[in-house]
Formats: sequence, structure tokens, C-alpha cells
Amino acid sequence: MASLTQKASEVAREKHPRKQEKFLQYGTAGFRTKAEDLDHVIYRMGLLAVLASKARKATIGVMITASHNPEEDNGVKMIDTMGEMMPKQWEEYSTELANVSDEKIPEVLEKIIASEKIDMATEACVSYARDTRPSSASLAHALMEGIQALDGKFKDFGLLSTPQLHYIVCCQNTNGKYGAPTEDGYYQKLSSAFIKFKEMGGKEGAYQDTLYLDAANGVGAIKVQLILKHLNDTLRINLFNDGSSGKLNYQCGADFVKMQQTAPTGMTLEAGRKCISYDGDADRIMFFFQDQAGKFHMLDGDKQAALIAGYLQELATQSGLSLNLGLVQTAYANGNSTTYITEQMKVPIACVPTGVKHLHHKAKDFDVGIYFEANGHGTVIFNDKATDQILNAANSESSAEEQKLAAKRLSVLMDVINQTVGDAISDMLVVEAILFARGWSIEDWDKCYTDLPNRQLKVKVSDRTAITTADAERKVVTPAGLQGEVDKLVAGYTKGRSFVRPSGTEDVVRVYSEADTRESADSLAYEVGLKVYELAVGVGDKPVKP
Ligand code: NG1
Ligand code: ZN
Repeated sequence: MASLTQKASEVAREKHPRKQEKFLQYGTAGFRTKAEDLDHVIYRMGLLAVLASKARKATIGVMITASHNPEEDNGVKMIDTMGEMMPKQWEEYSTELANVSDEKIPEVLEKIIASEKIDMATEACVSYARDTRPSSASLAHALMEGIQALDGKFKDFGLLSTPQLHYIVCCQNTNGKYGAPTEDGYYQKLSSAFIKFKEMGGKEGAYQDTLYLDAANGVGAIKVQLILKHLNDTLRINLFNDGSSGKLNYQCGADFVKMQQTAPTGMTLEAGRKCISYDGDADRIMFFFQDQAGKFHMLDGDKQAALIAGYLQELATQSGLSLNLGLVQTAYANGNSTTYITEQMKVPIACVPTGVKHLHHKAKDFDVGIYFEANGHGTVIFNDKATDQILNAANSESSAEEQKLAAKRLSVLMDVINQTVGDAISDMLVVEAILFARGWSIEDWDKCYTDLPNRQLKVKVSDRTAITTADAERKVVTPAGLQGEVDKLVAGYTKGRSFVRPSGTEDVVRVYSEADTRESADSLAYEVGLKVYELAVGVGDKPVKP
């Protein structure tokens, strides 16, 4: 064993040396920084993935992407055996391993081997993939060399969307029960379920099967064209920002649309056109359209959650099943979505800190757990009880026709959903399926509630870890006095709400605000941002008055 970990250190020194001392943290989405700083980190993640695979006696996934961040950035995250995020202790191992000198690698590896009681004779297998960033291919090579240094086996899936790799890892570790563990298996599963769902018929209405897609010049552009081949014209897509000329995520993509609350460049809006944006690794999706008066409307993760939860709840009731269905949001959820979903739809809501792993974990408290971040990342998970009940009801001879049809719809929709993680392609199909079933246009869907005007700001401070929060990030604990100031400012606005938290993926503090008017939301964000700057040692430019 010592010779193997020693070999890992030698390969590191020869081929993937740690060139600078910059501290890197495994955050909510793994490591994310400038691509040029990542070679040694990704090599080491190859080493760690081998240990994780041995510890789990199963396949571990590693995705190379920086999602919606600029093209120059890159990142890496590990995927656990069921397609979920890794637990905290593995994030801590990642951070420790990434930040030691090349010479100290054996020491850290051996410590992990001991704490996790890893039998090094166990075979290891790592499945990995990457996004379309120029730096991703060479980083994938560094990962492979890390895996090989510890004698692990690997499967290189080349270019994939992040959720496709999550799906494949889950399939690999469930002996195909969740689907075939290949990219093609993914297309087959989702597309055949979508077609089946449409064959069951929908209400007459204003539904249209045409979408205008901004693919953020990312991997989604390639993958959506592949799934379209399986969809047999049940959906039409006009593709924009397909990567043939524009830059990844630059003035386009789901994050741009959400943050700027405007259409992406490279796409012309026309009244009533149903438009969507993916992010760079196709795990987020935003819907939007322009109305007859030329006004821009955005249907974000909250509105997708409302649509999906409302429909699933209706099917569950119609099929006579007693399932405990709930929705998980974060503090970023629009206040009007929370009110609508709890008061009108009567679906219970839980609020958790930002980060997919928190949402996914909480969603497991429900039989049918829907979770969405406002930024368009979300999915639905069904526990074993729900899955069994739905499948039994769909196949039962005794139940009434209407009940059985509702259960059938649920069972088919379950296969359109990528339950392992939020997935732009899958969510697109789920939303389309529901709009089709309801006979709704995008305007019909948009009418369920109107978003409260809101604003997000970033403030640079000397040390963002000095900001700590509680109550699912809705309250600041330190620096002392900041929460009191936020409360005072919020009190001055009708329907005002604001919170402050350190980002897990960027070196900034994020400020969120909402209020009854656009001007008030902007002004509240500015005032809170200024307080953060004053009380948390801001650096560089102060927030600018709107
Ligand atoms: P941070 O940088 O911690 O705010 C962002 C998103 C998260 C999540 C992660 C991972 C917002 C406000 N934050 O996290 O929701 O998606 O990136 O990509 O959208
Ligand atoms: Zn993403």
C-alpha cells in the first residue's frame, strides 16, 4: 500500500505538480476556479475517487465542469453511488488532499484509507465525463492519470451533461434497474416515456409543441440534438447559441437569464414564442417568453416547481393513492411562489440552505419530494413506497378506469424524470408533458402567480467566511449587528424581504432582496449590500446606487 501511495506522489511531482499555494475549497459544487489552477487538483481527485470507489465497493462518478461560470473557469465534483453528491467527510478529504504539497499526498491518502477502513485489495471503478470547455479534455486526462496511479479502473464517457453522468452512475450501481448505464440508455428511457405520455392524450387548448432553445453554447446543444432523434417529432426545437460561434455562458444561458431578468443574446423573441435556456452543463433550465405588449416574462425554478407539484398532486389524488408529497425550496424562492404553493395548492414546503445536496436530502422526507432552486435546478424523487404504489395502481385490474389512468400517467412521468439530480433536458420534457396534458400555453402556465420583483447583488469582502448564517441562510449570525441592520432596512419596504450569505462557488457575498416594486427591490438590495460592505470589510467597488 505504501508503495502505491508513494507512486501517486511521484506521478504528481512528475506530471501534475502543485505549482502554487492558493487554498482551494471543495464547495457546494465541488472545486471551481480558473482552469489553469486545477490540473493538480483534478489529478488528486482521481486518486480520491479510487479510494471512494473502494470504500463504497461501487462505481464513483467524477464530472469536469464549471457549469454556468465563465469559459475560462473549470471545476470538478464527485458523484456518489446513487448519483448523489458526496457526504461531508468526503468533501473534507477533497479539500485536504487538494491543498497539501505533492510530498504529503501519501500521508493524506493513508489517513483516509485508515479512517474509512478501506481494503485496498477491493477493485475500484470511476466513471467520468466533461463539458465542452477548452480546458476540459486535458483536465480529464489528469483525472485519468490520478485514477491509474492508484491502479483504479475507469470508464471515460467523453462529453456529457452533468445530469447524464449522474444518471449513468446510478444505473451502473443498481445493475440497470434505473435504466441502461449508457448515454443511449438515457435517451431511450426519457424519450420513450415522453412519447408514451403524449400517446395518453392531453386536453384541448393552446399547447404548442415548439420550443426556442438557448443552449448557452454548451454541452446541452449537442445532447439535445441527440435526444431529438429519439423523440419522433413529438417536440420541435429551434436551437440558438449552439456553440458554433459564441462563447460558453457569455451573455446567454440559464444563469444569465435569471440574474439579468432578460433574454439571452443570439436569440430573437417574438410574442408567444416558448423559449428556454440551459446552463453550460445542462443541469438548469429557465423558461421565458415575451407577451403581446413586449414585456419579458421569466418562468424560473419556482414556477417549474409549482407546475410540477400541482400536476403530481392532482394525479396522486385522482389515482386514489395516499402519498405524502412536498416541495423543497431555498431562501431564494420568490415569496409569491411560497405563498401560492402553500396557500392555494396546499402543498407543504420545506426551506433548506443553498446547494443541491441539502435540497435532495430534504426531499427524501417525502414520498414524492419535489425540489427546485429558483435558478432552475431541480427534480422530483419518489421513494420506494411511492414507486411501488404507483406501479401497482397503474397495473391493477380492480381500480376504476379514471384512477388507473392517473396512476399510469404518474408511472410514465416518473420515467421522464431524472431522479438523480436536476436536469435541463429531463425538466424540459417534464414541463412539456404537463403543459401538453393540461392544454396550456406558456402564458397559461405563467398566470398561476406573479413574481415579487427581486434583485441579487454580489459584494466583495476581505473574508467571506466571516459571514455566517442560520435558519436556512435567512438570518445572519456574524458579523454581529448586520442582521439588525438588515431587519431595519426591510421594515421600510412593503413586502420587503432580504438576506445575505457567502457564496459557495465564488469569492463573493450574495445579497437577495424582494419587495412590491422593481424600484423598491433594487433599492433594498443596494442598501443591504452597502451594510454588508461596511460591516463585513468590503473590498474594491462599493455597491452602486440603482
Ligand atoms: P452559490 O455560489 O453558493 O450561491 C450557486 C447557486 C446555487 C447552486 C450552486 C452550484 C444561486 C444564488 N446560487 O451557489 O443555487 O446552483 O451555485 O452551481 O443561484
Ligand atoms: Zn450547471
